Amino acid sequence: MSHAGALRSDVLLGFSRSPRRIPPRWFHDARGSELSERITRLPEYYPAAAEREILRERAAAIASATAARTLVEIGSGSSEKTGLLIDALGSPLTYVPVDISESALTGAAHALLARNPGLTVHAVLADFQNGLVLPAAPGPRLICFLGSTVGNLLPAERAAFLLSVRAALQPGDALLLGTDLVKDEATLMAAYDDGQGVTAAFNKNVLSVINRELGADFDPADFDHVAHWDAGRERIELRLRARRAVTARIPGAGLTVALRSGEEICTEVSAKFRREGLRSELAAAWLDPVLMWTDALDRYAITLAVP
Ligand code: AVJ
Repeated sequence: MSHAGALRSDVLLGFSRSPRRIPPRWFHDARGSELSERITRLPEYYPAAAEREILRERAAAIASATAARTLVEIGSGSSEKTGLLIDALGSPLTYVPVDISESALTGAAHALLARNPGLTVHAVLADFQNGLVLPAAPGPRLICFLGSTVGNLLPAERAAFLLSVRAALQPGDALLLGTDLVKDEATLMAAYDDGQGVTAAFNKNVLSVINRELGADFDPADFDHVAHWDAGRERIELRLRARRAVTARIPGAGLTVALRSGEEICTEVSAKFRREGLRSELAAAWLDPVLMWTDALDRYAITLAVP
């Protein structure tokens, strides 16, 4: 399905159910990718710092445990932290970034090639949720899924995704999974409702994407950014709350939506994990978590799992 076709069906499905929702993959146009980069540099957004800390300390251990000759990075974004793994793995190395943002892919590939002239880069423009089809590349292969992006999948999507990763792994290959951990509510909320309003701009950007791609007439100023901690499901939910009654036309989806004042659109869930839960989710996908590291403050985990 084309990009616009996929957005149209997501909008049709997501806006005709209650509560309304739009899947987070539409955050990632060029501006959305730039805003998510800025989020990773916010003082409140600890997951990025915690993940970087673990990678800095454990890159050598990851390299020797895997001896990977190919590094696949799913949802690669700007591939900033990947440099640590690339350096530790040494050469020869094939790097396979997989992302739905073309601007993020080309930017990352160029930056990494400039720093590592010996690197072979095979970029894949794809949505990892449509199944994982990887180019032929030398083994052992290490598939990285960092940034706690796995937490943006709903539980059933997560299970399907882990099974598709498992299916792509051959003996000797491994998965490196970054996951944010359950912690106190104040720390979590601050990370998703930062003082500079970068996360709010990121959240509202999805409306601009719908406006541009489907000719809709949402005014982002009609919405408030809301971060909500669902303590039962242990996940943060990002929502856009209508500040007044809003009627928006979405011609590209053949739809007019009427939102009540205060009505919310769910734009993203970000699950937080516990070690036991992680282990059992991996085991359910026939993956064996052989090593798990956390940062000094126990905020974030990186798990190495093998088939
Ligand atoms: C990097 C996509 C996992 O859920 O923490 C950050 C996205 N959304 N702030 C996350 C995000 C709002 C982020 N991921």
